[in-house]
Amino acid sequence: MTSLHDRHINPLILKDLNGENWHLADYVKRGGYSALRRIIEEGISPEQIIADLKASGLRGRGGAGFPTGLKWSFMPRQYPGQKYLVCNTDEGEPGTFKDRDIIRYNPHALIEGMAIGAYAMGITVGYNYIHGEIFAEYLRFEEALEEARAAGFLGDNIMGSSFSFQLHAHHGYGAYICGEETALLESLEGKKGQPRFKPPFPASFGLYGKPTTINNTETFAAVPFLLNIGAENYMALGKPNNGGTKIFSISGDVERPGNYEVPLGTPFAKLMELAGGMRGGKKIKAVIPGGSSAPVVRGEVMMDTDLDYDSIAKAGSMLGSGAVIVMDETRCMVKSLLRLSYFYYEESCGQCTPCREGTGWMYRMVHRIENGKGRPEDMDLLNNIAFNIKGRTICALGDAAAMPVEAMIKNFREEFEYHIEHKHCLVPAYL
Ligand code: L3W
Ligand code: SF4
Repeated sequence: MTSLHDRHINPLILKDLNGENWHLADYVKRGGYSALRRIIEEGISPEQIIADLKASGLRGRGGAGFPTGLKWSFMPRQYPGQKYLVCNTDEGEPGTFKDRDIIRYNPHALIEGMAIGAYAMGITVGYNYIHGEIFAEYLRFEEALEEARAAGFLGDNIMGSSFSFQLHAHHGYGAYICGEETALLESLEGKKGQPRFKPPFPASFGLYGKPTTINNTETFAAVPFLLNIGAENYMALGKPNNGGTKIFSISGDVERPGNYEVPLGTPFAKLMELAGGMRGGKKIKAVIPGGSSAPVVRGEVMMDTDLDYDSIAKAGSMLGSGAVIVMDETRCMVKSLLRLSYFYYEESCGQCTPCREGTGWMYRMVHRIENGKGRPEDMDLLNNIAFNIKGRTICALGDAAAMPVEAMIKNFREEFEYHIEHKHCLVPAYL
């Protein structure tokens, strides 16, 4: 059996998992479904659950870091029609691979978290939208749903109470844009996955136009653990405004890429140590700390930074979804940006002109610089296009495409200038 639990510090969601003990019986042995049971048997009020979430400092783990308790409090308690709960497992950004591990190794944590959410917000129907490229995990989740229904943790009159919650899995098609919450809702409704204007937010106009709460997989999965250890203890694991643990998906030039659950505020240098350090003992050059839309940070700056929302923001980037991409001294920043620019160009849904046209322009300009056809004025032009995309689009994909361009030029300008002047790469490995 693979041991997966030696890579974490104070883990909650990924604790004691070995790759095979994902079944309901294993989860119950680890204390699973006890938070839901306590809530139902003791009749803990929805208001108390939401107050606990607020006190715990849990923030959305999908990228934006929005306070979860606050989001749950937006759901109108008295509403005459259907309300929905939706989980976003449409993990598709380069560098991200944590949510697939949650539904692969601990699917019942997500199911219990969603059931608690449904209880706290008075919702009877939920969906988990799963990224199209992870089919085995989708099947695993379906199996886990069957187990939970058979054991009475989902369905009508859960544990003999008056609380009922029907939860379904939905397998997407693999478009990155469907991870944007409103595009996800459109797709779930059977339409083309294109973002809607916000506001109105899903909290008031969501699935089928009804009040809907959407959270990321890791956010829901954290809820039962948080309630079991208590909101104050959860908060104390991390630091103020950055409560709890976070799963970091570390990839790139490290010895042991993978998912590591550590308290927020853990030094990045410690995460590097858990990941076995730089592969082949090479020097760290750059880090993208929060998924490909987060601005790149120079390696030496990142080595002095803690892994929490505020510290990473001070270092000029975002914690985002916690997908940490590490690049060593042999990596060409122009080539890296070329790959990222192509991703956003390819994944733009095409609804708004700045994003549809701008992502293509940025990709083609980086392509010509990489291929020795760049012009000195291209640097300013690239920055200008990025600037004119940001804040002028319907959804965050426009900003996500622009920010890596600006950050690469800001932090590694000399590499771009060298490419333009010498028509080849500054990095010896690429000569
Ligand atoms: C009601 C209000 N609800 C905000 C809700 C809103 C949403 C949440 C956060 O972008 C980021 C993006 C990517 N009344 C509300 C309200 N809400 N104000 O709060 O909203 P927002 O707009 O700040 O963010 P977003 O549109 O959800 C998400 C970044 O995440 N990202 C992407 C990661 C990609 C993955 C993946 O592939 N798995 O995670 C990484 O950094 O750039 O900035 O629910 O409705 N007044
Ligand atoms: Fe579509 Fe891009 Fe506009 Fe988002 S910003 S709605 S992905 S065109």
